[in-house]
Amino acid sequence: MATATPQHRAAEARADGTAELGDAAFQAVFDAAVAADERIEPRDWMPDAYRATLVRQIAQHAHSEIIGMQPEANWITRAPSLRRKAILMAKVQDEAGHGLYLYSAAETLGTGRDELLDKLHSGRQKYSSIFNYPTLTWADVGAIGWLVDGAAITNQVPLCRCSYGPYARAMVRVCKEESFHQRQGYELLLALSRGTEAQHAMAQDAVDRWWWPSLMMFGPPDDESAHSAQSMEWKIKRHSNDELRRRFVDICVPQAESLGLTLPDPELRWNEERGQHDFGPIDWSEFKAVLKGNGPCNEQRITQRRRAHDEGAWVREAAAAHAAKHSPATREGRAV
Ligand code: FAQ
Repeated sequence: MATATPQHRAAEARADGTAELGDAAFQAVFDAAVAADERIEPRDWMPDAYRATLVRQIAQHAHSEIIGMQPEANWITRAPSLRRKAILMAKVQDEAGHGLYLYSAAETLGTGRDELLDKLHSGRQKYSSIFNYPTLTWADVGAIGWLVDGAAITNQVPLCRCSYGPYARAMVRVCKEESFHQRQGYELLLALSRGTEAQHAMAQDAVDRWWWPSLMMFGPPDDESAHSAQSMEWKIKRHSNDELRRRFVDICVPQAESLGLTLPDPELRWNEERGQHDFGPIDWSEFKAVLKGNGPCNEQRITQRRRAHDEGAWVREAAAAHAAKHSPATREGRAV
């Protein structure tokens, strides 16, 4: 049997009149739970702003997973072998699954999937900047796996310790799958890098194009990050955007060396004093332009997403009709 959290016990005490608890008391129980690293669960009291921040972040995350299917799916029909095709299909399918866990996590906060998809389709909610770049060659599939999934893991492993239970638990499985995705990207790039001169050049070109946008995935620099301070206080985020970005650079440098590829940053070097790599300036004007809708593929991605949603209407209707037909109420009616 699940143990009731302190939050839940407080809510029950108020409901059955054994305690006169106002919102200040609930806030105190919530604060104590966060301070003690306990999980906040769907039935627990939570501040409205905490709920709104979670819905914003989880929705953006879910949207990223399903929009993120597009750049790679672009290569399924052109994968160079059956093995590569099977791997890529499985990966793209995994991303759809991640979207589903995340929309379900948002549902536990009282926000339905229809509402969130509507916000995505009407441009009222964001998805990750990274998916507004084109996949021009087969090597881009490798670069996405290595760099984009690699950045996603760096950001998401700490989210397994997020204070909101359903989001944290969804992240555990997502991270395991992302880890497979990252390795398949690395392995693909390694094969190209060790291949012909043309294949090596293709791999290098892909890394040149995906490196900087991957660093932008971590969000704006800390001094411009609107939500970081509060999200870290609530233990939704465990590390700042810049901290995770630096960690990612440190992870990638030796991996690029093993791959025999160069990261496109002449200022990248080990800083003995800090025990981390220094790297060159990020072009934040590009990031801002992509967020405003002016990236190379924003228009294409959202148009394709809206079309897929419209074309899938019959599937949703059929699934709802099937569920209604097999619901206990319908079965009982039939029995009578
Ligand atoms: N793109 O105050 P902050 C993946 C927005 S999943 C677009 O720093 P926060 C798997 C931010 O929303 C990739 N917008 O925000 C995969 C906010 O706007 P708002 C997605 C961005 O929330 C692989 C504003 O800027 N992962 O790749 C971006 O504290 C391969 C101010 O920023 C997640 O979503 C951006 N890069 O920190 C799938 C992880 N960065 O809402 C397919 C969960 C910031 O005020 C294929 N999310 N913004 O209008 C997070 O960890 C955080 O939300 C951050 C941003 C770190 C992304």
